[in-house]
Order: sequence, then structure tokens, then C-alpha cells
Amino acid sequence: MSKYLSIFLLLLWFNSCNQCNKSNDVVVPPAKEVVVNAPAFNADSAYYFTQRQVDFGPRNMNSKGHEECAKWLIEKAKNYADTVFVQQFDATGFDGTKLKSTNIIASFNPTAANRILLCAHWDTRPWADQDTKDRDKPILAASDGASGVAVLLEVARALQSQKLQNIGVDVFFIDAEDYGYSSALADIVKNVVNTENSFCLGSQYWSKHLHTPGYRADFGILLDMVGARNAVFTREGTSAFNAGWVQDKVWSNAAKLGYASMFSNQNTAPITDDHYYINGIAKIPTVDIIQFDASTASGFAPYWHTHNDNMSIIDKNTLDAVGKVVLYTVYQYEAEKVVQ
Ligand code: AHN
Ligand code: ZN
Repeated sequence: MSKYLSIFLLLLWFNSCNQCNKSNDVVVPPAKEVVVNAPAFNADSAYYFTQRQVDFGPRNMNSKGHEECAKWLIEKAKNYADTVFVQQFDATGFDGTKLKSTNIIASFNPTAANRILLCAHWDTRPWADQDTKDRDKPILAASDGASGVAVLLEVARALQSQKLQNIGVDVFFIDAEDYGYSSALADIVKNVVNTENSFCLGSQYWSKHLHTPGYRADFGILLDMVGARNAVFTREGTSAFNAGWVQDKVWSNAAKLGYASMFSNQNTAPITDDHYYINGIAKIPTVDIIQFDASTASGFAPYWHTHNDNMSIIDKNTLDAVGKVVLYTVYQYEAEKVVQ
């Protein structure tokens, strides 16, 4: 066989890979058809966990609410998980402020090789820069913060009730996500030092300093703004590009469970959220379940970074759907990894 023919055949073989991710040619094992036996997800409990966080008041960096919420989260994590990692570090905000940060990782079945990473940020925005009044005051962030954490706490409670045998799960409560620069802050913040990569400081830190050396997960799911009434979750671009197969899995599970209208197949613009750094730095294929709103220029819902992000916009049905989709995806993977 000539050198050119063998190169040609090699190229043909590379291009014919039919089980790989379109975006980066990672080989994805074909999913088995399995019977999925997921524990119950209690939406009342998830709603209560949302309320409980909001009751601390704003949980913005260096605030009393932040400190108290950290203690509560660590205690909850220790109640539910097998092992809890608390990663404390100082981050630096775009205005030079030292941000005392705490990433919390609650691990289930910590020795399992096949793992899923479930993430949500727990800190809240120190400003209401998208609002018309009290723009310099921190927001309660019932959806943009509390909702994702609440769903994951309820998932953690379910994981404790029905132990995983074949896979492990790491529930990651990410700090310092929402202390990022926006041009809307121009009249609120004086010192603007460095606006580059100013959101998602906790996930950036973790991606560079994994809580256990060499930590790997097969895939990740990030929850962001998963609590609002009539929320729609589209196929967000950063997720589609880096973790298309995970997005296919999660969105098809949502449809299977009857949530096809909430989990829309519409492709929407890429977002710089925690998953951007988890994909880019830690190289764990991770999707974002994040509310998209077609009626705004930003694509974020009208309550976003305003004082309207409070308990009045929270709907148990949204928390319920997201929680059930996440739990189903976890126990589906558990069933796929049964030792033959
Ligand atoms: C930016 O606003 C650049 N990214 C969205 C990340 C975010 C903020 N998610 C919730 N709050
Ligand atoms: Zn935010």
C-alpha cells in the first residue's frame, strides 16, 4: 500500500468516526438501553431549601449572610454525603477586593472511577445593576443562586436515600461566581482594576486546584437560575460546543420525563458561566441548565440581577422538573455502569 493511500485511509477513518462528539472528536461510548430506578425528588423540600438560603439575606462575598450560609451548606453536605471537601481560598475581585471564598464538594461513593459532577453557585450578586432602584444593594437571588443549590441539596438527600453502587457523584457548591464586572456597574463601582474573567472565580480556582489531585468526572451538569416560573432551558452554546453528547443525554431525558417544552431544543448563544472554565481548564465535559428568555436583549430573564429575584418568582414545578431530570440522568448512568 502506498504511503499516500494509507494516509488517505487514515484520514477517511478519522472522519468516519460515528460515535464521537461533533465538536472535539472525543469518543463517546454508546449509551445502553437501561431500566432507570431513580429515588423520588421532593419539590417541596427543594422549595424549602431555596427559602432557607434566601432567609440568610443576600449571600454576597464577605457578607454575614455569605458566612452563615457557608456554615449551613457544609453542615447539610456533611449530613447527606460520604465525604465533604471544603476548599477555602482568597480570590481577587475586578475592583481589587479580597474575596474570602469557600468551594464545597460533597462526594458520594468517593472511590468509584465513573463519576458525575453536579454544580451550582451559592454566592449571590452584591449589586442590582440591572434594576432601576437600589442598584448598589445586594440581591436576594432566589433563582440566581439559591435555586440551583436547593435542587442539588434535594438531589443529595435522594442520593443518601438510595446509595449508588457503580458510579460516584460530586455535588459542587461553587463560590464567587457572581462578583463579575458588567458595564452596568459603571455608576455603582469606583475602582475597576481588571475586568478579565471576573465572573466564576470559584470555578476558575477549582479548575486549577482540584479538590483531590487528578480528580476526574465523566461529565458534569451545572444548574443556574433553575427556579423561576415558566422557565425555559435552551441548548446553550458553550455546552453544545464542549459537551454536545451530555446535552443530548440530558435534553432527551427531559423529553422522556415529559419536560420537552421546558427543555427546548432551540440553540442559543454561548454563555460564560462556571461550565466555561470547568470545560476549558478542568476539561470535564459539562453542560449548563440555565434559563433563557427570548424577550430580553441579554437572553436572561427580566428578574436577572434585580431585586425581583426573590421568592415571588420561584415555582416548585421548575425546581421539580430540573431535579427529576438530574436524578434520572444520575441513576441512568448508574444502571449503564452495572458490572456484567
Ligand atoms: C455573564 O453575565 C457574563 N455571565 C452569566 C453568568 C451568570 C451570572 N450566571 C448567573 N449570574
Ligand atoms: Zn448572576
